[in-house]
Amino acid sequence: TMIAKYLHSALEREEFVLYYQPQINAVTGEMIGMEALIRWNHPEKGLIGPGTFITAVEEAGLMIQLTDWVLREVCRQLCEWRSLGMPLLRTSINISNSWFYNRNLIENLFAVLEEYGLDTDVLEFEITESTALLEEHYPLLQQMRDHGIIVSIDDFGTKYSSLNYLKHFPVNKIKIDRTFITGIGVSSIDETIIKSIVFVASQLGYDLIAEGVETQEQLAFLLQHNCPHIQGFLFYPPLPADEIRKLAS
Ligand code: G
Ligand code: G
Ligand code: MN
Ligand code: NA
Repeated sequence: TMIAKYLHSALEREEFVLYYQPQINAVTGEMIGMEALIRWNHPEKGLIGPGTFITAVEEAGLMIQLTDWVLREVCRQLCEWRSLGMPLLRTSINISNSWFYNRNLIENLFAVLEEYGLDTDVLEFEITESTALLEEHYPLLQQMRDHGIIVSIDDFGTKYSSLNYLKHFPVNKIKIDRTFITGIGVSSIDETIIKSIVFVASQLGYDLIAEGVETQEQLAFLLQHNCPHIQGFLFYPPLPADEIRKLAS
């Protein structure tokens, strides 16, 4: 199709760019990590968000290629930041389950890390519940975990199988979905769900972060209920790489 052809040439011309959204420990004020979020810098239309092209990437069969590009670009960027004297901050990459069909995934992953002189603990992979993980992916996730890569569940609580995921997949971090955060101060159901997620995460020894935090009231609730790790517009939106550098220096 047309769109597939455009996406393919966009990859070849390196028209994609990554933005980075800081993740903050709201108790100490420290930046603890970032999420890499892709945009398409279209030659005529300008910056296009992933909502309008990620599905097309998937349908065009280009998701492996795109994710490989994101992985390499994140490693390149981290290496560049380090050379500028910035501390290395763990950076998360959104992955879709089609990436797991990349037969050289683990080899490629370690080759790229080695090329840029990075340890495995600088990376995190975010799995969305809607990516419908299959049991056959379990060994790959386990291998990543065994090597110190963080594997998180994105949009936690929004699909059918949240708790089942925790039971069956080797993940070690939960990202509380924005839809619950917007209910703080509005819906006691959302507040109860957040408290339950905090409890489950702490009992299972998982890392936890709240996404989409926009207000002081939301922040106060999260701090009061032991969820100090925050990602959201209250602190920072996704930022271009040079603004991250200014923040960190
Ligand atoms: O940045 P924005 O809020 O527009 O992102 C919308 C969605 O696009 C996010 O929920 C995220 O899951 C997805 N997304 C962003 N960057 C990537 C990426 O590099 N790979 C994949 N597969 N999805 C991404
Ligand atoms: O699905 P995923 O969690 O990967 O989506 C991340 C997206 O959420 C990013 O594209 C980012 O633009 C968006 N986002 C991040 N923080 C906030 C926030 O505080 N409010 C809203 N509405 N969106 C946010
Ligand atoms: Mn995400
Ligand atoms: Na999310």
